[in-house]
Amino acid sequence: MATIERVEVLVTSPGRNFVTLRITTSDGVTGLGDATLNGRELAVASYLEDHLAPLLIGRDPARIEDTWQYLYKGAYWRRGPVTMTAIAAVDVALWDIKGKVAGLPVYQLLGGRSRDGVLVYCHASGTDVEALLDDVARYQEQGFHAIRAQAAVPGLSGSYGVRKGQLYEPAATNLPDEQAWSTEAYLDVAPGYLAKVRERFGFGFHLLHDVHHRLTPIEAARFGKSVEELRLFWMEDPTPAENQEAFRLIRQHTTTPIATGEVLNSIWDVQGLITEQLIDYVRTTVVHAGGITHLRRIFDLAALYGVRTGSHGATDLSPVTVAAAVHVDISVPNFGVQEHMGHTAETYEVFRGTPRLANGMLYPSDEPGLGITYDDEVAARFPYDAKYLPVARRLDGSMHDW
Ligand code: CS2
Ligand code: MG
Repeated sequence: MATIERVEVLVTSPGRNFVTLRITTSDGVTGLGDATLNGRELAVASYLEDHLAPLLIGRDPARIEDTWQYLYKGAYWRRGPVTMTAIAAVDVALWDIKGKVAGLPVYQLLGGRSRDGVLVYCHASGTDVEALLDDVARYQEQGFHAIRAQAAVPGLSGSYGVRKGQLYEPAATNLPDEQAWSTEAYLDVAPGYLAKVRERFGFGFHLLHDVHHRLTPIEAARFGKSVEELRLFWMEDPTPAENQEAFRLIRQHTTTPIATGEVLNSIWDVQGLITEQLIDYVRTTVVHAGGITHLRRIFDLAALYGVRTGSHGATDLSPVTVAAAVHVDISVPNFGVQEHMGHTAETYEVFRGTPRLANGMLYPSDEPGLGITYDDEVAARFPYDAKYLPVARRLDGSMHDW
């Protein structure tokens, strides 16, 4: 029987920071897992290096479920983004190994394809409405069928979701950038610019919007009601996801579909939202919600209640997560949509073999395992570069949700 012989925590920063776990077995088979937690990367790197790696050496790599239970129950202190991201990295690396040993792509181990391709949504944004409309047009020309739209809020510094360079990268400063927020100013413009998108491009594509945790429950209800005739695919994170009662109130006022979950990391965090059908899409991810093993449990629970998947897939989730997510997305029966923002050219030099993107769909690799490789030599060219996510302060200076 092969055993786990080597556990490496690899940190690199090809345009942004990524933490990757590489497990090597006594048969020389390697597996990769993403362990990136934007703005808190080294906490997960240490959790893996100092606390989990010693427990993995000598274990049977084939025992994925037992390892998951061992690391989850064995910590005593449960859940949370750091713990569940570390466990996720181990889990995904072991699925990668299992696929390589079986000579099968991971999706074949998960029940095979339920669809030919994975519908993705991209991020259109603009510093004003015209710039947003131009960006939507650009993505439609590239063949995307689902597009998220975000525009700057006049008068506020650093609106959420407005790209500055080629890719939207919020963790861009050595200390948190303090951005001003005004709910009134946002509610004055957001429904309007979303309406302009529908006016210009019609209803022949999925239009999404990320509120990004910013509203109170009744404000979110008002926002949802105000955009009902725009038929959004979803309004995302209308309120901070940890207050699950909020979604009950929002539900009473609007039929605009709701997506949440990217900051949540276990089935217990989304259990009520799903079983009481307070949301329509669950956005938990392979990298932050305990890996493939746990994410499948969440998605299977969601399937029982007509809740579909809509996993987070921003630039701060590495190509290892993109690959693992597509293996899950292609196989689950209740797939909804997969977020995909892409990565820098340097990132694709470090991580090779990412899923193919064509006509607004992602297609998994048919290589055994995840189909991703990690180039140590290229990675060494990009040392860790600590960066923080912004914070938001209301106009009176008090803290708000960013
Ligand atoms: C956003 C993310 O993509 C999304 O839906 O919520 O851009 C999020 O702000 C970042 O992943 C935070 O690191
Ligand atoms: Mg989001």
